[in-house]
This record gives sequence, C-alpha cells and structure tokens, in this order.
Amino acid sequence: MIDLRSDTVTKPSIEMRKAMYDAEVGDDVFKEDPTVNKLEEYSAELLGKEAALFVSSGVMGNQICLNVLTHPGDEVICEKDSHIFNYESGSPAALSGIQLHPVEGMMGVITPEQIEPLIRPTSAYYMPRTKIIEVENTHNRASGAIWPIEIILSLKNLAKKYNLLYHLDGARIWNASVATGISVKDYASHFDSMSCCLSKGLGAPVGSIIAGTKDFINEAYRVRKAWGGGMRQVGILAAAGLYALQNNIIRLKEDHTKAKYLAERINANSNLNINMEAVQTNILLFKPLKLLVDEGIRRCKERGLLLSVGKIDLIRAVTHLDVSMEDIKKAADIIDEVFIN
Ligand code: TLP
Repeated sequence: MIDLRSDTVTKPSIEMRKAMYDAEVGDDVFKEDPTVNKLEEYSAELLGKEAALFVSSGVMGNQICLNVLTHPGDEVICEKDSHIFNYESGSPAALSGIQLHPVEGMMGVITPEQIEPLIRPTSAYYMPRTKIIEVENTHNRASGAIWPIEIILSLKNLAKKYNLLYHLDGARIWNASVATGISVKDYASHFDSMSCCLSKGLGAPVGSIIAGTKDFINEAYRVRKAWGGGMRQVGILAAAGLYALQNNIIRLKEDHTKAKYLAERINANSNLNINMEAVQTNILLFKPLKLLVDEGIRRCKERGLLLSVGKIDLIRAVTHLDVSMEDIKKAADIIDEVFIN
C-alpha cells in the first residue's frame, strides 16, 4: 500500500529507533528526564524562544497555548479552515471556555483589513473579549499553503495595536521554513506562543513542542499536568523528537518535490481539478469531476493507494518520508487509472 493519507503515518526509521533505544531516561514529572530536558533546550534554542515544553500531540499543544493565554469568555480570531476550528473536537469551548471567531481566508490566509473590524471594542463589556489572533502555517486545509511573511508581520502589528496575543499553529512550520528559506526562528520570533509537531513530516512517532517565554511555559507545564499530560520516563519518545529535529528537517524539500510532481500529473488529468498555486509544500487537494470523493478514494484503495478526504468535495494526498519518488509515480498512475485520463 502507498499511504498518502497524511504525513502522520510515517514510522520511526531504524536510526530513530536506535536513538530511542539508547535514550537516557528519568521521571519527567520531577523534570529529571535528561533526554526530555535536552529536547526542550534544543527546541527553545532552535525556535529562539526562552523555553519549550514537550507535549503529546499537536492538539494538546495548541489547546494548552490557548488556555494559558485566555480567560473564559475570551475570543480567538482564526481562519475558517483552521485546524483549531475544524479538527480539535471543540476543545477551545470545552477546555478553556473560549470561543473562536472564524474568518474566511484566501488559501488559508486572512488579512488585517478583514480582522480589524472584528476586534471587539474594550468598552463593550457585553461582548466577548478579543484576545488572540491565530495563524496556521503551513495551512493544512488550504493544501499546505504558506503564509506570506508580510501578512504575518502586518497581523503582528495589528495584534500589538489592540493589545492582543499572537499564536502560531506551526504543526508544519518546518515545511514553510524549508520552502521559503525563512528560518523557523524568524517565523517564531513574531509570535507570543507556538506549537509545532514532531510527528508529521519529521517522522517521530509522537509529540509536539510548544514554546514561548519562561513564564508562559511555567504555566503551560501546570496546564499539561492538570490535563493528565504529565509523562514519566518519556525520554524514549523525546529521543525520537530530537533525532527528527536534528536529521529530518532539510529533507522535507524532497517531500515538496514529490508533491509538485504528483500535482502536475493530477493537473494534466482532465477529470480532476487542482489549484496548482496552493501546492507549495507537501499537501495536495484535488477535486474529482466525474466521481464522488468517497468512491474515488475506494477505487484507489482497491489498487493499493490510500488517500483521504480533504473537504467534502476534495481528496487529499500528503507526501512524506516513507514514500519514494517511485511510489509517487505509481500513485499518479493509479489516480489516472481510477479517474480515467
Ligand atoms: N492534522 C492531521 C489531522 O488532524 C487532519 C493531519 O492528518 O494533517 N495543527 C495542524 C495544522 C494539523 O494539521 C494537525 C494534525 C494538528 C494541529 C494536530 O496534531 P495532532 O494530530 O498531533 O494532535
């Protein structure tokens, strides 16, 4: 099976497993796991933040950040297709008593002109309090599109003007960085808090990192424990994360090349529609014109290719380190066979 459902499906390589096997461990609830401590120090340095914290997932990372930065009744402005709005089980409301204010963007990007009129006047005590602007870079449901740095900067200025906080869901910030050449440190420097995944394109089996000031991370540490996320001899997993950060960032370029190739093949098929402009990293979304999404996915599966639903009318394919260029060529052939070119 060629599995392009997500970059989360990658399995730890032999070298990564060896690093896990060799990891020194201790009780992380006592902050005595040397490998976790190393991962957190390494990540803070890499992201140019005062401190970082290892958490079990991207959802946990985003939700801890939102919880620490808000009070119940606050509001977070985010893009309509963002992960926090669509795929985090309603946790902003359930866990933090806050609401999201989704705004429709262009390829996942929302502008200051759209956001400024939505910021609630501080005098209006009967309204929710606007507290955070959230950015997702790269943007999952916008086909892995990258936020232009100028817009990131202008939203930062807007947040400053209104005394708002600025959060980055950087699950795939590594992909944005290798595609643009802008360092993750540079991206991170604009945000008060950020969350980034080790378990997607970087190939670790588990885990995300959140980063910010020391005070922010001290609070996050408390929330993680309160939500049952305090882990013990978890250096075994942190070792995989450290290996991923040290070895698997630059190679993401190969995933982008594979995605571009697949997108071109899909674009050449007259029974499929794809927005080539949005294919900037490792995710592609395409629309079957003569078959239903579920039926198309089923027929590809029968031929050895796993795809997923991107949106109601869109199929998603994600390239990653466990699929070769050969696999991608085979995948393109299967797609042509199913959606008869
Ligand atoms: N995304 C998953 C699914 O949930 C859709 C995927 O297969 O792409 N932020 C972004 C932008 C994400 O894409 C994801 C996962 C997360 C956060 C959450 O990460 P996990 O799954 O580790 O909780």
